[in-house]
Amino acid sequence: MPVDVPGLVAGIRAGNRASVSRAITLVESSRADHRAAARELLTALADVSAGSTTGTAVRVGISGVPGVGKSTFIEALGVHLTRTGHRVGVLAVDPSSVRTGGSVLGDKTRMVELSADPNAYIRPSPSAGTLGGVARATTQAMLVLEAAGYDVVLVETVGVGQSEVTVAGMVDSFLFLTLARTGDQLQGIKKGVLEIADVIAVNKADGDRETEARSAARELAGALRLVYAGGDAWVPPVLTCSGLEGLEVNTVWQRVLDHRAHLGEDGLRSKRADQQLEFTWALVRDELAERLRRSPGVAAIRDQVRAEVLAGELTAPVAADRLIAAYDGDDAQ
Ligand SMILES: Nc1nc2c(ncn2[C@@H]2O[C@H](COP(=O)(O)OP(=O)(O)O)[C@@H](O)[C@H]2O)c(=O)[nH]1
Ligand SMILES: [Mg+2]
Repeated sequence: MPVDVPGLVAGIRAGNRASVSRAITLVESSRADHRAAARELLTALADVSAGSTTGTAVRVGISGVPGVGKSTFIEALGVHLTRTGHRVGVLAVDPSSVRTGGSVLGDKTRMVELSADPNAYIRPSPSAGTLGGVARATTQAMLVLEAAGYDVVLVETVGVGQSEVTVAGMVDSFLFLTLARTGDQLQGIKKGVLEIADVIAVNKADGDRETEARSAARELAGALRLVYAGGDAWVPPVLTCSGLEGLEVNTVWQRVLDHRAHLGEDGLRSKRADQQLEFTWALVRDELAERLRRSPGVAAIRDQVRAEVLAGELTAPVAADRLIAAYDGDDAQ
């Protein structure tokens, strides 16, 4: 059955949840006809977000190792935001679900109140495809949510592999949650993360852990000041919070908004423009990878090339040339 794109657009603009769900399922689909319909849908929705920056949703990535408390934090933050009149969308990017097919993020069991909240929409990570594919789906899902009137979009991702960098490339601000582990604050945080984190919070600062969390935050803040010394760049503030107890969650959020304000209207516009350009190329790479997978020429020689490479009869560069030639040969047919 063909997708009723105008009907979907109308439903999304009206803020209809079922339409939002159907649209996100559509942008997650890898079927060729669905992808065409998704493009049509996004073009129709585009004028909502086109040209405006601060007029669209606040987009924030939230990362940290599994168990750091991301979902719990999002529950506390989300409920606070909907109580103060916001509409909150939560998306997840989880590379482990790409591998295992199981989605562990966007975990509704940790977001009991938020998942029942009419002003919140929670979507777990798509459970199939490459990280690039999941990122494409997430970026588009974000546009669907914005068109449906969600003014805050939170993207949860695990601090594993490329997922953080990918998510940082599609949000305005990036919040990194960590835990107090005295002595190895900086080791506990991968180097790359410091380059993309805009706000850092030592989570689970409650009960017995509170003192330890505070000293960990102080230590980390001191280290960051050294890293950033001399420049006028934004220095990521380091705070403590407890998602579980709801302590300082609002303070953390305020600092995220401060970071966004620091970017300013022009900064945000150019950041988003750069992200669009990067996204354009990501779409191209994604599409080319997909064509490679579907190529009849490649399919015809794949097994043989594989066998020859494994047997040591073919070197990798020669094998690659042969596959590329087979792919290029598709057009000639
Ligand atoms: N003490 C304490 N425990 C927390 C806090 N936040 C989460 N937890 C617990 O840590 C575990 C993992 O939380 P979850 O939100 O699923 O972490 P995620 O994997 O980062 O999404 C759960 O057992 C939570 O109850 C917190 O602020 N304080
Ligand atoms: Mg989680």
